[in-house]
Amino acid sequence: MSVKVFDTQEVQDLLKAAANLNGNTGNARFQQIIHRLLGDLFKAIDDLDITPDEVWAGVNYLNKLGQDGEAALLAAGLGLEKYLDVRMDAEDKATGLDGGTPRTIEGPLYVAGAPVRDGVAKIDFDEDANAGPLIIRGTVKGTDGKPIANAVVECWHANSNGFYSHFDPTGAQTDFNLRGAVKTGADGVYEFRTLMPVGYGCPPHGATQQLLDGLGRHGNRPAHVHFFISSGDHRKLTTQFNIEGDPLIWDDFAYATREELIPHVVEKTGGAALGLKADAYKHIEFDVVLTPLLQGRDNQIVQRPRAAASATVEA
Ligand code: MBD
Ligand code: FE
Repeated sequence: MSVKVFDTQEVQDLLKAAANLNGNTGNARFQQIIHRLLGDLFKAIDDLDITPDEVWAGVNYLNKLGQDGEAALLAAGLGLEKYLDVRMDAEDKATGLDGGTPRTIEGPLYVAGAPVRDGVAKIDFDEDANAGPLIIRGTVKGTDGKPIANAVVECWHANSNGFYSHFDPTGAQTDFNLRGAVKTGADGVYEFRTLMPVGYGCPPHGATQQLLDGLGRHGNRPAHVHFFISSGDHRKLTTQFNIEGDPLIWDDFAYATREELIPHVVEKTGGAALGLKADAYKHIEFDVVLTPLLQGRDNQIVQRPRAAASATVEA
């Protein structure tokens, strides 16, 4: 039986009361958003005849999601984080800003506080028998093609198990393993000496994978490396590249892949002389183009809760 009650005065009054819409206290913006979101939920319950059992399954799911600490992971998996990028891309287009390296999602696994090195950083602090050496190198430039000095390039990625330090369920990694920050010199060049990552998979018993299972979706990402690139005179860029050849490149559960963010992986030798763990190593050249501030402002800074640690490793 399908009844329709959403448009009744009783329900519309209930919505307004619940959000304290037009109330004398509370935050007006917050009231507006809650009123809209709650209204959309009520309407969906009416339209799809969502049963009480289904509603309580959903409410209880939120408890599990919070217990597992996976709300931000689910946001990536449901395409919500990608959607924010789509909106920022459209905003850039509308303001005539183009020519920069494309953004892609930050994801939930950044840790602030990596020590900043000049020009080059070796960031594989922990042994990883199954990972071969990787050098990531590039030039940070402006849209005018000129190198940017004093840019800070931060990078973070997974180990050969697909786990990130600080979030590794095995507890195997030290604080800033496979996380680093490099400040460019006059040539704009940065370099990370690290190990080849493997793709991430959602915790198999977590709330995110549980939801994905219900949708018949996997919770895996191709191997990738995250970046923040900041410079005082340019907008901060949040991006990633994927490791060329990974079979999941166009099947990423978090929808972060972009054509321009799949640099070639080049096989090289001479790693021994560079202090790498093997003579044969992989090299990825990844130049980054930053876009200018907009009327002196960076409109793509995103505030969100982030993990932090303090560096205990000094070179
Ligand atoms: C990741 O490594 C990641 O980058 C995202 C977006 C989600 C989960 C794990
Ligand atoms: Fe990641």
